[in-house]
Amino acid sequence: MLNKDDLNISAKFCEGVKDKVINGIRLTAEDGIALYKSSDLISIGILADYARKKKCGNKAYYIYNQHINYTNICINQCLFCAYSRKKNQSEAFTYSIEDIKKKIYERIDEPIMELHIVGGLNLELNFDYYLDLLKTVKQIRYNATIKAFTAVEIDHLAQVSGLSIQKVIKKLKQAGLGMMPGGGAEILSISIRKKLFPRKISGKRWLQIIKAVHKEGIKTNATMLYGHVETIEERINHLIQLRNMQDETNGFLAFIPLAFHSKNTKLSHLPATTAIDDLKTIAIARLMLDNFNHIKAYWVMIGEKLAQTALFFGADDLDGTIIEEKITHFAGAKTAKGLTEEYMRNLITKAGLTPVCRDSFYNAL
Ligand code: V47
Ligand code: SF4
Repeated sequence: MLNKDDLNISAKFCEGVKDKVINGIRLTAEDGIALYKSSDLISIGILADYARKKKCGNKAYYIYNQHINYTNICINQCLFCAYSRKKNQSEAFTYSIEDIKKKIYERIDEPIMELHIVGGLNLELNFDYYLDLLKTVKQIRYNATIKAFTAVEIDHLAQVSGLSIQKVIKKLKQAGLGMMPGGGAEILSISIRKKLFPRKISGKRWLQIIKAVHKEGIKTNATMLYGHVETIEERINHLIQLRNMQDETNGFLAFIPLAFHSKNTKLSHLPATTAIDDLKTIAIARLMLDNFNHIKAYWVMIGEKLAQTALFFGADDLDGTIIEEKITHFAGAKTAKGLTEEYMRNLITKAGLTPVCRDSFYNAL
């Protein structure tokens, strides 16, 4: 464990933030904004590394997982999304339950511990399709956790089925849902949601649904889509809303900052995020989210090498092996579509940490 005297940070750095972090005092919105405005990346990193070590010691996690995106047909048409299609477009697809079975059997010899399943809002799929999907996957992969559907899909399913949110969650849980990914949060700002994705559920609704999901005993993650038109203040406000929710429910497992990729989207004029912004965002998330145990550096979005570097900036998890990622690759990601377990372990070991292959709930395997 790093001794607090080893934190070689100037006393003037972001007035008082160092003392607060060392003494476990919660940072304010003003502290978060000051950190973003500081150009002293190394000091931010040292503090975030200190906070990470206090929570996770020498461990850095990864998971052996498989992504399945069951449809790209979506009525929401968010401006930042390169993945979705309208139903009559040539690249539109929807997997049948048989297609999904095939996808799982294609990799049946691999030690997959988590299936990450999300898709668009396709009006042609009824609630039974989702229940069949979960039951089918669970039957084949009974040892793995199904991490499926965002709060956006849960809201859609309540509308399609006419059931309450609670009932939808209960039925999905009975069919095999183990936990939920953190997508759909995007940025919890009324004006940005109106501008960039007016058809998607509001931030308030996203939080309401997440609260209901946590209440039913299902853990979720939380994300933040950054690097488009949002301000630093909106990012910090997003983090504080997540922190408040975590105080109430303790239902979030991990936070994942998602770096915006603009290619093939309606926002293609926007530049990519920079390495500095990616590292700062991970570090500031670690410092602001004092009640989250895990911060993921999602290698698909920021690249394997920067994700490895992020292990010194507050991240303790590199996500998974994946193999077939669609959402970011449709938006121009140049990263691999999957990594081997050996490769992931090597990234962590070379960063001087101990690689831990985990299940969805951060139990070491
Ligand atoms: O909600 C969509 C984002 C999310 C783009 O919980 C984009 O473990 C960047 O939530 N550029 C889906 N991002 C992915 C997601 C996720 C990924 C990995 C792990 C977990 C987890 C969750 O991807 C969407 C949206 O915020 N997204 N388009 C884009 N062009
Ligand atoms: Fe649909 Fe999700 Fe893409 Fe928005 S981000 S258009 S909800 S698939």
